[in-house]
Amino acid sequence: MSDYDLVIRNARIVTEDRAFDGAIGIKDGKIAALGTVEGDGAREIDAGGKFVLPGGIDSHVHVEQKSGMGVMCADDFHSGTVSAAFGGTTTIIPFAAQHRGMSLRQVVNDYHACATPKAVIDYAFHLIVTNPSPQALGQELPALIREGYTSFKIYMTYDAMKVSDYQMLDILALARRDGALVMVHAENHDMIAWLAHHLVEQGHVAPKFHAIAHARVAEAEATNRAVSLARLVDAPMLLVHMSEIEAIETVRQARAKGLKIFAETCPQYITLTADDLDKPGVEGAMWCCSPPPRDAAGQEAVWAGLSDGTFDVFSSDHAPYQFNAGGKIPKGDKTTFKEMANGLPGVELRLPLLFSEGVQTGRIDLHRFVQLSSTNHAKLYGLYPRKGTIAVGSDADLAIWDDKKDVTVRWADLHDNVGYSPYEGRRLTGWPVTVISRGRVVVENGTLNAEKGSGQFLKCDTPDASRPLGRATPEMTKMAGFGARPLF
Ligand code: DUC
Ligand code: ZN
Ligand code: ZN
Repeated sequence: MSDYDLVIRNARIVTEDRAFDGAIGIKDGKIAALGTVEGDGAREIDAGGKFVLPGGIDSHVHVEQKSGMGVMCADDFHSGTVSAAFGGTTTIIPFAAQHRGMSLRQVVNDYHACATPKAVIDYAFHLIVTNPSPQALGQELPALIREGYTSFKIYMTYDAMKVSDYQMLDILALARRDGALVMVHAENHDMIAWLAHHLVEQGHVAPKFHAIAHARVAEAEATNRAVSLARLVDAPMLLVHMSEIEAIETVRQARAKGLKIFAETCPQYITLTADDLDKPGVEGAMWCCSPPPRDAAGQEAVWAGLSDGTFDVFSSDHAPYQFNAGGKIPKGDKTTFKEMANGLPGVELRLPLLFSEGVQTGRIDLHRFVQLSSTNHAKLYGLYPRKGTIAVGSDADLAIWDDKKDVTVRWADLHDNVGYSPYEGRRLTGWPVTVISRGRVVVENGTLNAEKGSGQFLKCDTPDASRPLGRATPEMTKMAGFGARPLF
């Protein structure tokens, strides 16, 4: 009888604040020994000196969700979680999305019915709240928070989704009282609607005009307003998918004032620009997301925020739509930018993109990579220390990274159901070659080994907004001008 189910030896173990060479002993899905591991494992893996990092947590993904315009995501809980696992992610937090007229309880039940038989890695749920009725605010939300759904997203734009400032205050006040976290899509609805109307009226319907209608100032204004609303009721808030220079500065200043404002950004804002939407016909729809990719200066502002600690989490905002009439372009080549489905796939490439573009270039170091990709997600959403770290007692969710492996992105090699990748042809260095979820080796040698339905639902604790999140150390901040110290 072996001492452990699995032992990983010869590993360079990196957490948000430690880096050491050693071994990891795993029993019953948990880390049971760390550092020097005496005894043997029923299975032993020699990591060959490669980095072993906490499995990624992607806290912003859309799976089996209908958009506000009624378009179904291309990924279900099987393809979505398989794709996540191949990209080094061992936990996802998708949305259980309320559309107006639905009860939140029914929505949650429906998403569980989708996820339970299909997920191959663990998952929690955020709620999307579009109808903060007295019933939702008075009964459903307080009960759901107690049951482990402790974060909810609200929209300041989209006709079918947006809530008013008054409703935002109601939701924020409830979140403050019950210890939940409100996630905000911050774009000024009327600015976008007005610009879009006039662009279309003048015949400017191509995908590139999406990036013009979703003007930078629309994100800057809404971010400033959202932060002011949070300030009024002293509630914590997370700004999702941030892309814009002034908005990022607003977060920095709010933090300096002591406000509990948290921030997320995504791969598209460090790797793409609005020029990617400027393609013949409707092809640019493949790069259409909201907020849109900006420009080189915007990318540098996002990198500075990732490096200096302004951003807490780096999520994919995986919003997968195929490039056809059932997805991105409902009217085929007659689709105007107003009608295109908004969103990009990214759950599989989130971590390889950040590793290659961030760690390998020295913009961030590996500790910061671990915070942004895993640990801070667990802390923010009430999953820490079960998830998000490598420690005795934590779930054995791990990724073994080969930092020398060169990969040229081909959608055909990915595992989502989208049919294209916005990153096709990009060369990346560094890849999660072996992925372990609760002690199960789910990805190895490019092969999946996980049963449908083997992922488990995770109840989130109420996030403690006063818990110190991993932020850039003073040393990291000093190098905000890039050029991280080598880890070893
Ligand atoms: N917001 C998201 O979070 N994802 C896709 C599109 C959007 O508007
Ligand atoms: Zn959004
Ligand atoms: Zn999203």
